[in-house]
Amino acid sequence: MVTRSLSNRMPIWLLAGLSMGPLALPATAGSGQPSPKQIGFQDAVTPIAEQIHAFHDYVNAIIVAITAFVLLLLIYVMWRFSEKRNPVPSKTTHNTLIEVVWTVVPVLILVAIAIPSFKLLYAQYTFPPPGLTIKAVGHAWNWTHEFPDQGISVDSVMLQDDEREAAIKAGMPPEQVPRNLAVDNEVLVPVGKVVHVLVTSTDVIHNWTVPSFGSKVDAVPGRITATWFQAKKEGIYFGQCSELCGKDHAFMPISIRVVKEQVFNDWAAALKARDRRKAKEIIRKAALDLTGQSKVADNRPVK
Ligand SMILES: [Cu+2]
Repeated sequence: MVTRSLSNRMPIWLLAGLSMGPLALPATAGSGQPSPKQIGFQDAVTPIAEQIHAFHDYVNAIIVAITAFVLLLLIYVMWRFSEKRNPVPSKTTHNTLIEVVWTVVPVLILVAIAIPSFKLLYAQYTFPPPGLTIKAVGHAWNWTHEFPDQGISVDSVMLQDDEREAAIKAGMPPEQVPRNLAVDNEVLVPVGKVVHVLVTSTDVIHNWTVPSFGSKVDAVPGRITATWFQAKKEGIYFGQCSELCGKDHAFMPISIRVVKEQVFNDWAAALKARDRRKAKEIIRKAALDLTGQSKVADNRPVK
């Protein structure tokens, strides 16, 4: 299990921690999937996801500081200007200095939030040259991932409980086939490669989301939207349709396995040759390799 370290942001978090109490405890985040009692994000494995987390922590610290300041001010005012201490209230209606301060300071705070926010937005929409392009097509209620350059296409349908048990019996590590997230055909991508994901839909609006990649984009019928990611760590990363699309909205997960380039090439070649059995075997071997690298894999038992 990977615990997101907050110690490198200590000065801000010290302040946040003092005011927020238990809420500011370091989150025990899941790697590629949610974990029990998790309160933070899932682990970031792409530069964009890392920036999103940093921006979230930064804005959170500002929110905590403002809330603490207002709270302290209120407590002070209640004490200092109570009827007992201040029997004759002042009739002041204007104070130029304080009015300038309470206008300028919020503007500065908003600017301090806007600058990193625009930087992040710019990074999300500046696509580096692709190493791989995937077309993700949402359907009610599953996803198809087409690899135009490799000439292959993968339909992924969520595993039912009995299928999940069968997958575990066939050798898949249980933590890599989480309930309501695991699919029958995983999508493989090479580690470290920039992957462009072109997203569309055949029926209603879905949304292609993988939290660990910091990717979230609507799948709109008749249109192509796009996102990109560059996974820096091998592993299996799950996402879900994140647009309320209908009755099985909750049951159309996305499962992306990040593997070495050679493994990806072998898998794509097997699919191209229509050798589904070999492709499955490559995935099973990648899954076991991942479990072997306990630093990379998330070995939580999944119930
Ligand atoms: Cu959907």
